[in-house]
Amino acid sequence: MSNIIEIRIPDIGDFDGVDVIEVLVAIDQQVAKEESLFTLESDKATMEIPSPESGVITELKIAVGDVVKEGDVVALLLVSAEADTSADTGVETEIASDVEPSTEVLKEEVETVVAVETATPTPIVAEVPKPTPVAASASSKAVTPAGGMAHASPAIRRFARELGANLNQIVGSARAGRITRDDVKAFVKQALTTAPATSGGSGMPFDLPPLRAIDFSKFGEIETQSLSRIQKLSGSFLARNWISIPHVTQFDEADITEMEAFRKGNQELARARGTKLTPLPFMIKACVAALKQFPQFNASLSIDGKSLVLKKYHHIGIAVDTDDGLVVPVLRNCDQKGLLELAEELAEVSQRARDGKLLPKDFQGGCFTISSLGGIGGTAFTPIINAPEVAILGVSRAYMKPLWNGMEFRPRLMLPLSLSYDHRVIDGASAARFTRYLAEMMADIRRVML
Ligand code: CAO
Repeated sequence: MSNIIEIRIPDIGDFDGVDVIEVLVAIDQQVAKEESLFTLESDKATMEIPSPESGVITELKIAVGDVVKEGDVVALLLVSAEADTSADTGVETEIASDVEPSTEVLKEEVETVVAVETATPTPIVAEVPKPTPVAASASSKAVTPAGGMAHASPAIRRFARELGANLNQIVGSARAGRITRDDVKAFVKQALTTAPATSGGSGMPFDLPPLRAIDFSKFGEIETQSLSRIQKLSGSFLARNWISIPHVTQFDEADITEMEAFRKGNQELARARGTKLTPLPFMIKACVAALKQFPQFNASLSIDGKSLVLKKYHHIGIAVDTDDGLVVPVLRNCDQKGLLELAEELAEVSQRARDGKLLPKDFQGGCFTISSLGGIGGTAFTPIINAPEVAILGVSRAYMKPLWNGMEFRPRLMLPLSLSYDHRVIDGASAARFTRYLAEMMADIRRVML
């Protein structure tokens, strides 16, 4: 005997309408009584709507982004006498806390599979338990709590607890810095990946003290601006890479006097093809030559940290500055392309990046990244490695410098190079050799063809 009941928004306090920020269940999913179904968020608090009974969700009436109020029907639930006793009915249930938090397990959502009766009895209204309030935010604006209580729903807190992850160390990617299930998974995956390298007592990255929330308005006037979606996403990846990879940066300079003469001499040719030849395609070719010469730079550390995966292809990521933040599209098979072709691709991909039109495949498969600030200025910087790559080249603005040639000082155009590398994979001597080789390639760009 089964019944379909309506799940309604219960009394949620003094709110006229609250945002649905998370749907925690799917149609045909078995849920237990009191299990959280939705997360709602007002400007003051986050709360979860629990299931009034155990059963199977047959219809979802709301989605993320909807606004709901007390009494709204949000889902239909098929309640059966048997649903309460899964062991008797052959319900297969895997529970997250029973499994080891291996990378494999984290790839899959914990699923509950139930054979659902097809009969559709008349809906009746169920009495829904009071919602569970979550962390109330200190301010009504979108501010990520920097310390104290991390911004996450009870389901996410439970999930993080089961996996042993400290929420205070996870950067939330959802609105107002809220931590999602995927944020927890990414954090735990990273911790598992870096565990071999960080073992030895430090307990990294789980035992860092959390930052404290500070009310800056106590000290003077402030304005709070939400980070863009790209900033939030790239911010958490940059923080992860910075904290989990032992970075060292090697500095050098390339004499690009001849290369620049050659570039300028071919600018007309580029213009005739409707493009512009900047120093970047030359750097890409020089990097490909150096990656071929030093294969451990064209590699990734295996997930267990015990071996190096060497790549036989040469896809180069290029950091592109957009209004919404930094993105790194990848130019493929740069070893097989000429300077003008690379210049055309670079112009096309950076335009798409600035128009927000990059596709997921544009970001995939990179071997090595170049971050060029040469068009802007600066003398050196320490770029953050774009994991799972093991090195990144930062390029600053070329400048004229008097160079001693054994007899006299000559004016030479020098290009500052800043190579950050993963010291687990690359030692300092190799990095110095790689950067020197790169500089030599650029000093006489014809050598890349040798
Ligand atoms: N030294 C001197 N001049 C340089 C130079 C260098 N190292 N690199 C480029 N230039 C010149 C170019 O020749 C061009 O000159 P003209 O205007 O006279 O033609 C000018 O600077 C502007 O170049 P550009 O930026 O349009 O083109 P690019 O090929 O050098 O770079 C791109 C393309 C997409 C990488 C760049 O526009 C960009 O977004 N850079 C920022 C990357 C970034 O933010 N990195 C930081 C990551 S860490 O937060």
